[in-house]
Order: sequence, then structure tokens, then C-alpha cells
Amino acid sequence: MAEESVVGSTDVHVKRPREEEEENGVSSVSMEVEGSNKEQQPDCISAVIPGWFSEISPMWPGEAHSLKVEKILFQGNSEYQKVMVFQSSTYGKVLVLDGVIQLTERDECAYQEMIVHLPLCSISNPKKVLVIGGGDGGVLREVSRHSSVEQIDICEIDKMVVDVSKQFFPAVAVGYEDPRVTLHIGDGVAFLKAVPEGTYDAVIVDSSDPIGPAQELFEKPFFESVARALRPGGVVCTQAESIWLHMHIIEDIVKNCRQIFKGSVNYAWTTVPTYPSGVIGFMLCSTEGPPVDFKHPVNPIDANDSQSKSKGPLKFYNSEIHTAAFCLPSFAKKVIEPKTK
Ligand code: SPM
Repeated sequence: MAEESVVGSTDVHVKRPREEEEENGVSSVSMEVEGSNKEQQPDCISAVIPGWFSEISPMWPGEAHSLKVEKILFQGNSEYQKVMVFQSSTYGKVLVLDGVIQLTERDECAYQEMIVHLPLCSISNPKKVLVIGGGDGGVLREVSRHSSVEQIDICEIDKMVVDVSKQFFPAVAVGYEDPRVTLHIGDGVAFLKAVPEGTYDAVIVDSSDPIGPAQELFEKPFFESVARALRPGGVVCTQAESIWLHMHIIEDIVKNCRQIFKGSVNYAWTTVPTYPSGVIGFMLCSTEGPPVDFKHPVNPIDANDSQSKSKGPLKFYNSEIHTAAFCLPSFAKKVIEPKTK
């Protein structure tokens, strides 16, 4: 990890709020950080309630989920974004990019297992898989549960995310230990453009939100490159935001995907308590070719394949939740389903 890019101490304890601040409730006094001889306000940590991380973003105005911070473990500025890891009181270690929670040890399974097994259990014998983003390695961990897979390429733009995950989230970054994995550090958009047509059985886009380095991963030209990189009847699964917060973004993604992917186009969702609104969705599409029925998995994960000692057992995914993930509340159905098939 690049030492020069570390802007905060890598091992500092956040002190509990002073008594008078606790009594007053809300305070704008900055937080004291142990190991520092002057008061400082670490990046990404809210000043509103000392000792708490609040996820404040223009992407979800008027609301902010908060987690109590036990200890800040890492803060750094990469070439692309602010990277932070902290120990929370209730969700284990937390990875934050540009002030937005990417994963916590406690609930990461609900995201990583679903973004991988929804597409890979929907096709027979996936062999070549590309992951765009997903630098923490959790998606790799899940892809590697599939014994039919022979090649796993990952293109992550930010090496600091990979390094920090290997250091602080070994049970997530364990995905990198699979010999089928090849890591490419670079721009996913450029990587996809250079991929020969029809290369992959599945592409998984594990991006952050569309403000910042991941913006292009939500745009039409990117989806066109994904479709080109897939074989006929190949599948893509992309992070597709929350039905509670981002219906307008989802509507655009669905509209673009409907124009580009001539097979199936479906929206699914899962619960992740530490993401804003507590839910996050996935766009699942297939290219023209052998039909794919995402709602009825044809390739269940073999219990023996999926439970190596290092990966641990599946915690969230099963065949029932696979099918249930495509059931939408009426308000979302009205917007999404006329545009999918
Ligand atoms: N491998 C885990 C990386 C997580 N990628 C998705 C992060 C999304 C964070 N924001 C959620 C906002 C929901 N509207």
C-alpha cells in the first residue's frame, strides 16, 4: 500500500463523545482522535455526532444512516477517491469510499452472494467470468464457488481498494487466492472495449454509485460494450441502486438495457441494512441466443463446491431467495416491468 497516500493514522482510537456533548445530543464540535496531540476531523467522519459515522450524500438527500465508530483503522486518498476503514460497534469492519459505505463484515454476504449467484445460477456451465469493479474481492470469492468456471478476470480501477481489502478484510479478499483469478488494475470501460467479441459467459459489474469513478458504468455505451463482450445467451448482472431512492436511475438503466440486450431483462433486489434505504437492486440481462429465465435457476450451487474451508458456507443465497428476489413491490413493478420482459 502506498504509504505516502495515507492521510490519517492507520491505528487510531476514536474517543467517546465528551459527557456534555452527549447531554446536548447534537454537537458540531470536532472529534478527538487518540494518537494526535490536537483535535482533528478525520475525512468521511461526520462532525454531527462525535464518534459516529453518518453517510451523508446528495444521492439520498434528507436522510443518513449512522454507525457507531469504535476505531478508525485506515484513511487514505487514492488517485480516485477517499478510502476509509473503521471498526463499528455493531457491523464489524466497514469499508467506505468517498464517504459511502461499500461493505461491512456483517452484511456483505447479502450483496456479494446475490450479485454473483443470481446470474451464475441462471446459466449452465459458466466458464469465463469478468468482474468489473469489485476490488474488495468478495465477488471473486463467490464466483470461485462455481466449479465449472475456468477463468475469472477482474478489472478494478483503484489498487488502493484491493490493497486495503487484503489488509483489513481477509475473509472478503480471500477471492484473490483462487488460481483462476487474474487481476487487471485499470479502467473497466477501456478494458471491455479491448475484449474480443463474445468472450465471456457472464459479466458482473460491482460498482460504487454513479457519482465519482463509477459514473460511466451506468451509461449506455458501457452496456453496449458489455453486450459485445458476452457470448450469445451470456448474462450480465450490475449493481442497480435502490427502488426507494433511485427509481429515476433504475428507469434509465432499464430503458437502455431493453434497447441493448435482446434476451431477458429483469430487475432483482436484496436487503443490505447498511446501504441507504436498506435495499439494493441488480439489473440482470442476457444477450440474444439460448434463452435465459433468470427467475428459475438451472445451475444450483453444488453444496460441496461452494463450501471450501477458506470461503466458508453461503450465508444468504439459496434457490428460494433467488426466485423471490425478482418479486417487486407494486410501485416498482409499475415502473420497471412495462420496460422489461
Ligand atoms: N463488493 C462490494 C462493493 C459494493 N458495491 C456497491 C456499493 C453501493 C453503495 N451504495 C449503495 C447506495 C444504494 N442506493
